[in-house]
Amino acid sequence: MRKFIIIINLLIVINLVSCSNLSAKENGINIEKAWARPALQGNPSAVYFKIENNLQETDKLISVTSQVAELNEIHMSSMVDGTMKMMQQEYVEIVPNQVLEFKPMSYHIMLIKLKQDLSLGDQFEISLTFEKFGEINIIVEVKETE
Ligand SMILES: [Cu+2]
Repeated sequence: MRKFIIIINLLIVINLVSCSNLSAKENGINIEKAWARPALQGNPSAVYFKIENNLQETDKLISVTSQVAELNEIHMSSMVDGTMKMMQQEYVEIVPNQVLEFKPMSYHIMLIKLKQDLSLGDQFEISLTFEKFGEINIIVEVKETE
């Protein structure tokens, strides 16, 4: 019986260790303050957030998926000859210790052809894939501004 208890204790310790590994992984790339503009089904919307790279190396955001839109693209807005243009980005690079802000008139995730309405207060999940860090699922809140 005593042996049995020791084994159980050991299992708990092993679990604790693997949990702390998990949180160490979360400290690698952090996504904060994710929000999206409200929009109706069939229309586009955009997702914004802050990416913090606490890895020792440069990483790249390479793809995005979600259940709420038919297409999810990484975009950059910029002024070209006095007009605002959006360019699709193959990836976005984040150097170590950098906080990169996805925000209006800059980097954003373009949700194209929404499959559902996004109303104020709604929350939905998107999945971001980084070349080195892998996949991160985040909750996005629908609101007018950050
Ligand atoms: Cu866009």
